[in-house]
This record gives sequence, structure tokens and C-alpha cells, in this order.
Amino acid sequence: MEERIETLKAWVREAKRIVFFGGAGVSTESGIPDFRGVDGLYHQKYAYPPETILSHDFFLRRPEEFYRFYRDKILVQGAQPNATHRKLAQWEQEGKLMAVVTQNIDGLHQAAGSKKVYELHGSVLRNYCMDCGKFYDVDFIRESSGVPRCSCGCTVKPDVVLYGESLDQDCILGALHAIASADLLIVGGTSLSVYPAAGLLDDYRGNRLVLVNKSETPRDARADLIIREPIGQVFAQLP
Ligand code: CNA
Repeated sequence: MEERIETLKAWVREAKRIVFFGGAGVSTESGIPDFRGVDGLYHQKYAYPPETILSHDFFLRRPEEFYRFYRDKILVQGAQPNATHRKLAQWEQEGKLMAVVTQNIDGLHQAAGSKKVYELHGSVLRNYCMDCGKFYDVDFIRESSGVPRCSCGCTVKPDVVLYGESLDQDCILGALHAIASADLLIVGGTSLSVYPAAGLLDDYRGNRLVLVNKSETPRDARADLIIREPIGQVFAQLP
């Protein structure tokens, strides 16, 4: 393992255009559960799997139940950026990281200082009235109870891409462009099982695809380097 981390350190030193592609496993060390990890939401007891609750249809049919789960498990109180978020922000400041492409919706990359973040699945920090479009911040959702209502009386919806909704095209194009021009692509904390997000990796043309994930992924065979360790521990050692 030591040898693999040394290889990654060398690749990071040599890289000029790093792109990081991540998922829920990046934020488990900040106390936000993932879906498929050992302590993930799939292993907790709910009446429905998370991907059913976090779907467009469910939101429209049972908004009360959606918001109960959402406030309890997605809006984790007091979550702070960890070593991975901080290292990525540092690389961007040093001019060696082009972009973070994330499936996460927790806003922790921006909280760490990252500016160029493609949030493929949106963000809990932005919320809009489904009728008049008025903006509400995350505190409004946290502090409300039941289904949050706009001053106009309509439902406020988080600006997150629920299952069954389509991704923002500009966000996808930006992410694809970054991935296609990366000289080092680090993929971490993701099961790579959610599409179309995982399919964006197909656009990487280089020969330094690194996977840092605790468990196997469907892309392991394509990776040039695999590190199966907690991602924060790995990133804390990088230059
Ligand atoms: P996932 O399917 O739950 O997979 C997470 C992966 O990360 C698993 O393979 C784990 O083994 C791995 N993992 C967990 N912790 C660590 C760690 N410390 N170090 C290394 N590896 C770790 O999550 P994906 O992101 O792949 O799935 C995409 C979904 C999950 C997206 O739609 C997200 O919006 C959604 N999600 C986001 C958050 C968040 O914003 N923090 C939380 C939960 C789910």
C-alpha cells in the first residue's frame, strides 16, 4: 500500500491538470452517511430504500415523508470539510487542479474553499419555490417543519437532482470538458453505480486514472492505480 501511495504522490507532483471525481464516500469522514458503504443508508432500516424516497415521484406524492428523511439523513447538522475537501481546495489554489466533479449535494467542497465545482446532482444549499421560484437557503429548510412553504404558499423544493430527474446540461458539459483535458483523474469515495454520472469517466483519455475507494467498483479494471483505503487518510499524505 505504501508503494501505491508513493506512486500517487509522484503523479500529483507531476500533474498540471488534476480533476477529482467523487461521491458520498468523500463526506463519510465528515459524518454524512453514504448509500452503499458499510454504515450506509442502504443498511439502515427505512420503509423504503433511499433512492425511492429521494425520487421525483416520491417527492410529489409524499413530500412530508421525503422531508422527514431529508432533514434526518441528508441535512447533517454541523458537518465540516475533511482532509480530502481541504487538499482539493489547496491544489486548486496552487493552480494544479482544474475542477472537482462531484455527485455530492452537501456543499462541503465549497465550504473548504474550492471554486470550480461541478455539482452533478445539485446542492442542498439552494432551494426554490416550485411555483414562483423564490430562493431559500438551507437554514430555512432546517428550521421549517413538515413541508416547507414559500411566502406564496407553494412547496419549496431543494435544488438537488432527484432520481427520475435529468441533470443540468451545462454542468455535464463543463464536467466532461474538464475530465477530457485532465492529465491525472482521481476518482474517490464513489461506488460508480449511479448513471449518467459514472459514465462521464469514459471521456478521460489519459493513462493516470486513480481509484481511491474502500470497496470495489465496476471501473477497477480500467484504473491505472487502485488504493483501497479511507480517502481522508490517503489525501492527508499527499503533497
Ligand atoms: P455510494 O453509492 O453510497 O458509494 C460510496 C462509496 O464510497 C462506496 O463504494 C464506499 O465503499 C466508499 N466509501 C465510503 N466511505 C469511504 C471512505 N472514507 N474512503 C474511501 N471510500 C469510502 O455513493 P455514490 O456517491 O457513488 O452514489 C451516488 C449518489 C449518492 C449520489 O446521487 C449522491 O447524491 C448520493 N449521496 C450524497 C451524499 C452527500 O452529498 N454527502 C450522501 C449520501 C448519498
